[in-house]
Amino acid sequence: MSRLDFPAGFHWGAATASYQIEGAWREGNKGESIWDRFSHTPGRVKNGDTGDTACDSYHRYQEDVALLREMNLTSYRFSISWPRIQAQGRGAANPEGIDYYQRVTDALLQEGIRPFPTLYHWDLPQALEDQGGWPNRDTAGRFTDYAEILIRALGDRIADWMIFNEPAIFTALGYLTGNHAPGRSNLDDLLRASHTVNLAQGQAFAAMKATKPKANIGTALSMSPCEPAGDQEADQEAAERWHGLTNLWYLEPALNGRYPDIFPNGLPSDRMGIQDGDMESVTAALDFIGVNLYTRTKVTAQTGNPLGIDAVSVPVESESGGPRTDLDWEVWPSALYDMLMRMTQDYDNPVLEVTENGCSYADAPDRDGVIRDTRRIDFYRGYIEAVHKAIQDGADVRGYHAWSLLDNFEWAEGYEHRFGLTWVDFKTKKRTIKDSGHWYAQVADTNGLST
Ligand code: IFM
Repeated sequence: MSRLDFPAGFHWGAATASYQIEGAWREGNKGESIWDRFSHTPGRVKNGDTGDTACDSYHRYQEDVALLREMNLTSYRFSISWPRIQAQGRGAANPEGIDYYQRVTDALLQEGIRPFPTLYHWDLPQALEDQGGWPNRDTAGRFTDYAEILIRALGDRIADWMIFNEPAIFTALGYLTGNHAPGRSNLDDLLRASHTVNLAQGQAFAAMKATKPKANIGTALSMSPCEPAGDQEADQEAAERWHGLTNLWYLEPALNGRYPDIFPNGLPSDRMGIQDGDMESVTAALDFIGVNLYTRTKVTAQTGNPLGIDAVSVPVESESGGPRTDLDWEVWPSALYDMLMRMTQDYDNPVLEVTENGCSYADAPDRDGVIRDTRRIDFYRGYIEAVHKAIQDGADVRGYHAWSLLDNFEWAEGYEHRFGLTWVDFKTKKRTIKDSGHWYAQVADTNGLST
């Protein structure tokens, strides 16, 4: 047996998001979000599930902090619900919303756990969607006001922040495929939304830094290394274009003031609504890059992509691939190593945080009440080993966050898919730490693992 030790001070954490865990959708003067509206629309979410009560963390956040403590974790990545802070997405801050997140933060600090919030994990105030949502450029200004409210109200006790969670996902699924809120399917909406989100990221970053220059601010991006499906040069080029589209679309504008060069016929700037001066406004010298990673992606050259980039992702052949989780995502730990190293090489050794990594397995309590989710332990072992290898090879990774602390509302999949280190009985809201949670507690306690 050998030991894999992590650097002193490495953060072991877990992640959640407001709509997925809080419930209390109409309490504390909270406004309606696009996910409230979407999940209340018949046919949108499996089994008609909603986040109305979810894990009830709005009332049970102290239990959740106790779980984090029991797992020896030192970082909690949660998100702030915009409509709890501004019911209509504009105007003065709602004191009850601020008070709730102050209480959550103080409970974490009391246990020596780093509060690590994301400003936006997909629950846009419905009132802003009614005015055009992310495709409306004005939403960038509203978001910047919201970011400023938060850093003024919580910046005395929170040092580390993420602006967005997975902008490539919420824009594509919300505005192009339509299977996430707000459920629109229009390529122009997606193009405009993506630019507004980049503007919002740049402007919010600037406003937050103007208020708290020492705040540590990054963003959490969905990432997956793009591998050519075949050995043709065209497939390699297609894989690079897909990488630009899916991994870099919200990073290149921030760090280098440009969109990835992936369009054979040039950037569709007019359709994106790019105006003079915008490419300065989108820049943000992010203090760290948050990497949310679950699997790898295979890409081949093919026309027919709606964006005209002549690339499509193809499923991994099951004979040559890894095992599958319940969501049919391939388990491929070296994907995490590859992406951490790619960021290290391409962005001059930036500070990295693994902001999400995890798996859906339905393993339920046995008769004795124990949840023997050994496949989840195997999953985490593989990916955590990959992080260790990346650190050994020079990547500056400061923390790792399991998705998720709790089983929770898995968006359009409802409650069918369970990602938690903790089992949640959705009827009683009772929490039970799974075997994987106990295993992870040991990793955190010893700052490493035996192989
Ligand atoms: O549950 C989601 C989370 O909200 C964003 N990243 C992926 C997770 C699993 O699908």
